[in-house]
Amino acid sequence: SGRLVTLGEALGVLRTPGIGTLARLDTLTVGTGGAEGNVAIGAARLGAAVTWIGRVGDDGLGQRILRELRAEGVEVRAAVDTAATGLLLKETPTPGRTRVTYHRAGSAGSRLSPADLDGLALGAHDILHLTGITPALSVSAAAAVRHAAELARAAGATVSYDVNHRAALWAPAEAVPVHRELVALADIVFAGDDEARLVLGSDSRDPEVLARGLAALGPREAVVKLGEAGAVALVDGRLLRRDAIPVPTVVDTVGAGDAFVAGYLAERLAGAPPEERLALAVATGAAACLHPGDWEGAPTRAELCTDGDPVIR
Ligand code: KDG
Repeated sequence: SGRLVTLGEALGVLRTPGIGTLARLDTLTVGTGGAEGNVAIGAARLGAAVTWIGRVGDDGLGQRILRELRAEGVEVRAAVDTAATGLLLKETPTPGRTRVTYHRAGSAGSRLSPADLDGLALGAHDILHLTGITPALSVSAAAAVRHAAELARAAGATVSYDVNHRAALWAPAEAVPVHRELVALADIVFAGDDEARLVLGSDSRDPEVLARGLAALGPREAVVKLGEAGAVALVDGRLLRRDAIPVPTVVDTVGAGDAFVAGYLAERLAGAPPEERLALAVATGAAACLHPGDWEGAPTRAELCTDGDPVIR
């Protein structure tokens, strides 16, 4: 069976351990993040074979990123760059709300380029997972994303694209044409409902309309993530809906979308039908909300009870 291959920027994550901001708090907890690495770890925890490709700085945070990815069972193809590893600050102004600030301009991860894919062999059973964060980082990173999509298509591999629009990285006028181009190259697209509206230039509140709109751009599978309202997917023309799993106390939703994608793609690699992909996705997405880290809350299969429906243990 196939592998999940993904590329992007992994970051050091510094988060306030308590409620408040850096205006007053004086300690930070160190972790790592970055959407594609989060998906890689999430899928590896579910038993998928996963490869992550990226660049890190020649510094402690870069070493930590590689160590954590490898410790989670992800195969790492990383270059060590002279630029520093990028950083993300997470503050918690009020319980359950997270404020994210980037320090990543010119970072090692943003220097990803097509040459970083040299020698990458993809197979017809593999899934290449891309996100809309990477093309926002630099011209060379955007070229790497396009090159990866071309390699995957030439190999007959499945291309997955999570729109993951980051308003702090680029303006809609610049981002939307790139999102549309990459959605069109993808077999599977993931988008939040707000992201789907952005990409489609639509003001529809109907997730079915949004899923149909995304699918009309090219992908055979369009998955609209609705957070606490669950998800709607259009798979080969068939509409599926799945409620979210209620979470008693949301600690941090950052990373929940990545855990959702990891659940969906791991189940797809395992050959499960669309209903089961969506069921695992809402369970892994919910579990991720229980942890303040970006990926640490992603569950293993043993942590999910699967007596019919996956629920969080
Ligand atoms: O999806 C979670 C990511 O947003 C986080 O881990 C950091 O990759 C990141 C980003 O660019 O926001």
